Amino acid sequence: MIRKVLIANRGEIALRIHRACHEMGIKTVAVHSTADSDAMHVRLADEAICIGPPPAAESYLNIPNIISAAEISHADAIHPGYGFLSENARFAEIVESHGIVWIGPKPEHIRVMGDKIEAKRTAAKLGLPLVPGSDGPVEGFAEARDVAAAAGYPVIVKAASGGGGRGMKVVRSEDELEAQVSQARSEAKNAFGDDTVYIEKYLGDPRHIEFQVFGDGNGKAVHLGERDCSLQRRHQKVLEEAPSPVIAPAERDRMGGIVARAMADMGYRGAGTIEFLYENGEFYFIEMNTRLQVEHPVTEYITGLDLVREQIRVASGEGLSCSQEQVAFRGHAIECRINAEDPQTFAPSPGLVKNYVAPGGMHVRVDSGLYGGYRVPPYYDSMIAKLIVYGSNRERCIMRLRRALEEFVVDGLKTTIPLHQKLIEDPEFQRGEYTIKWLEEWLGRDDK
Ligand code: MV4
Repeated sequence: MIRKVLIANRGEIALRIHRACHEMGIKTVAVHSTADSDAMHVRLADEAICIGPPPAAESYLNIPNIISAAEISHADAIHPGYGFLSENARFAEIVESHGIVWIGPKPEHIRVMGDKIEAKRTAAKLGLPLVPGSDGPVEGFAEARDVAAAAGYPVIVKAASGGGGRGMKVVRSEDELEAQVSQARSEAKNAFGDDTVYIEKYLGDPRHIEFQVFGDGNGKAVHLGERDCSLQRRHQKVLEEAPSPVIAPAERDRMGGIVARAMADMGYRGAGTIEFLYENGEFYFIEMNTRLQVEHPVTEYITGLDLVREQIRVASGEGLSCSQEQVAFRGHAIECRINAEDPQTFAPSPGLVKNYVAPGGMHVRVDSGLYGGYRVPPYYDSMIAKLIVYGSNRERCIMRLRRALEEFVVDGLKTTIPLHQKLIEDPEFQRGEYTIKWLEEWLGRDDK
């Protein structure tokens, strides 16, 4: 039985995990850097332990200090949140080897999915559709040329240890290929210490659609539908929604069935996200994330499930709270990521929050550790709040989102609230007509 959970994270997700724990009667331990002593979740947690100075490498990534904090506080389990150590297979093993419950996937599955080539091999074996390309690493130039010719130009060169868009190169024709492969290799070596690369056919204008999955670790798994995360700037998601405006119920059931079967077959445990590119009515697997994601609340709204609660249930061996037949999708949800940034230049804007008023009312949720008088530290990610809104359909959801954004007051800092207010008035956004390239093009418009 899990009686006390150590939360190995910070910010809104640490608060989100704390709330789920307290609703389940579970005590919490916050671990924090010296920069986060005044954080909301640190105040609310049953215990708080300082694990180091502001740089994440010395605090939120400091494995010995986190394990020591768990031992000192007699925590039964560790929840890693997202980012930081959440997809570190070695950390998951260390946690388990100390007799502490890891609230996350099996370490072997974290490791496999962390290697993008192994992830694709695994996905192919499990029957997921892939982007055409190399079956594994591309070794020499002759091989690269053959693979690219077979896939057809343009192609994209990706780092096996990459993800999140780092170290990718688009190649338009064979005469650029050798230079771009070497470039991708050296960037990958620099960023990840691994120069393994692979090649895929480049999809010109897809949407980014991801399926939420959950496994019990014993051969049962469900899918919780998809999220459309196409609205991104420099590989940072800006606004996410569920369901996708372009996926019909029959398509959701078909693709969801395939991903749930795949997770059941691999014996996957806990929360996962299967990322696809979607173009001309076809899904192409690109990556799998073995963690809870930032945008999980939109799925919570349309399914009525608490995903952190499900994670804790699965980790404690209780299994999933529902079968696939019991999962129903209802209405529409949108999440706006609110960053402490200049809404025009995106320059970070940390500092003291003066007046703070979060929106409320029916079907409006704000996940944030902000309060008036709080100082946003400059050392971490600039996301300071998530506004998640639900409506019976997409149009009503947007109307409610407009109202909620109007109410939101964060004085003292620049935030991306005005950007969201503009974005949701765009007719193309309102029609759901956007792809992964759309937002950056829209940001460049003079008449937006
Ligand atoms: C691609 C692609 C086009 N074709 N793969 C970017 C992040 C990484 N997870 C995969 N990415 C892409 N892979 C093929 N074969 C275009 C992207 C991509 C992208 C994907 C999702 C959301 C936003 C994106 C922005 C630029 C490029």
